[in-house]
Amino acid sequence: MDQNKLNTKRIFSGIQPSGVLHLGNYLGAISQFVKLQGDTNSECIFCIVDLHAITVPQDPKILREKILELAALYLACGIDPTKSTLFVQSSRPEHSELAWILNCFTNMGELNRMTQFKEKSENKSNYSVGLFDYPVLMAADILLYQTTHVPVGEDQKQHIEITRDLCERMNNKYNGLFTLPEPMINKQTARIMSLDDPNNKMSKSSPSPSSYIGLTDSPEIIREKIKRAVTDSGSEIKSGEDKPAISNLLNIFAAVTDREIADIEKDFEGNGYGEFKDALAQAVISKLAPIQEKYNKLIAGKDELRKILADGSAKIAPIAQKTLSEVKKSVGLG
Ligand code: AQP
Repeated sequence: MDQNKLNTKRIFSGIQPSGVLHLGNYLGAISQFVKLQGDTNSECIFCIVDLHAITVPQDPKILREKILELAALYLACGIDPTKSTLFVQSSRPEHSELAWILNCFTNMGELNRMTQFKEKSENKSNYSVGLFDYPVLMAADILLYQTTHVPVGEDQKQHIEITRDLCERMNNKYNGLFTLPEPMINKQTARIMSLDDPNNKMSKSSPSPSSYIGLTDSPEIIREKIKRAVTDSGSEIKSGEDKPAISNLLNIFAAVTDREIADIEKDFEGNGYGEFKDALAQAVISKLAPIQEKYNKLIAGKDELRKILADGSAKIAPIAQKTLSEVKKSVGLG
C-alpha cells in the first residue's frame, strides 16, 4: 500500500474498557485526542479496545457495561462523532485477523522484552497468551488504518516501537504494505503518577482506589483522595527531582488549569500542603464537573451510544478491509 496516498495525518489510539478511567488516561490520552480532532488536517480514529481488555479476566456483564461507559466518557470528554470515528475493536474482525498474521512475523524474544508484560505478569502464577501477545494486537490496530500518528502516554512507547519494527519488517519483505506510525507523547502529561506512590504511574488496575482519581469520582471523594495523597519531606510547594510526590501534584494542577508550574509555585510560596491540596482538589473538581454532567446524560441513552459505535465501525470498515486484503495477498493467503 502506498502510504503517500495520505496527505493528511491519520490519528489512531485506543483505550481499554477495563477498570475506572482516571485522570492519567484523561490527561495523557483523551485530552490530547480532543485537541487533535480540531485540526482539519487530521483524520481521527478512536477505539474501545475490548480485545485488549480480555487479556486479563473480565466479567462478561461488567465488560459489556464498561464498553458503553467508555463510549460515554469519550464523548463527554469532547470526542465528537461528526469529527472523529469512535468504534469498538471487536466489531471489526480485521483486527484479530491481522494480529494473527503479524504474530507469524514477530519473534518471541521481542515480546519477552516488553516491560508492560513483565509488570502485569509479575507475581502471577498464571497469565494468558493474550497478555503476552498484547503488543502484536496493538500493532495490528495501528497498522490496519495506515495510521501516521499515535497519541499515547509514556507507558505505551515501547509498544509503538515494536509496531514500527513490525511495520518496517513487513514493508521490507512485501514492498510497502503499511504506513510507518509516529508516537505523539505530550511531555507534561505523559506520565501522571499514583497518588499513594509517586514512583508508579496512576493505573486503573491498581488495587488501591486512593491511588487514582476516577473521572466519575464525586467532589467529596476527589477532596478525600487528594487530602490523603502522599507528599515529600519538607513543606515547600516546589517541583524537583528530589520531590516526586509534590512534582506530580503540581503537574496535575498545571494540566487541569492550563497554567505553568512556575506560576502555581509562586501562588503557593509560603503556604503549606493543606492550602495547596485544597486548591488542587477544587481545580480537579471544576475540570471534571462538566465532563461528569455530560457523562450522566449520555449514559442514560444506551441505544444512541450503540448507534454511534456501529456507525463508526461501518465508516472505517473500508480502510480495514483494504489493508487486510493487501496483506493477505502479499503473504500468499488470497
Ligand atoms: N498514568 C498515566 N499517565 C498518562 N497517560 C496514561 N495512560 C494510562 N495511564 C497513564 C494512557 O491512557 C491510554 C489508555 O490506557 P489503556 O486503557 O490502554 O491502559 P494502560 O495504558 O494499561 O493504562 P492503565 O490505566 O494503567 O490501565 P491498566 O491499569 O489496566 O494497565 C494510553 O494511551 C496510556 O498511555
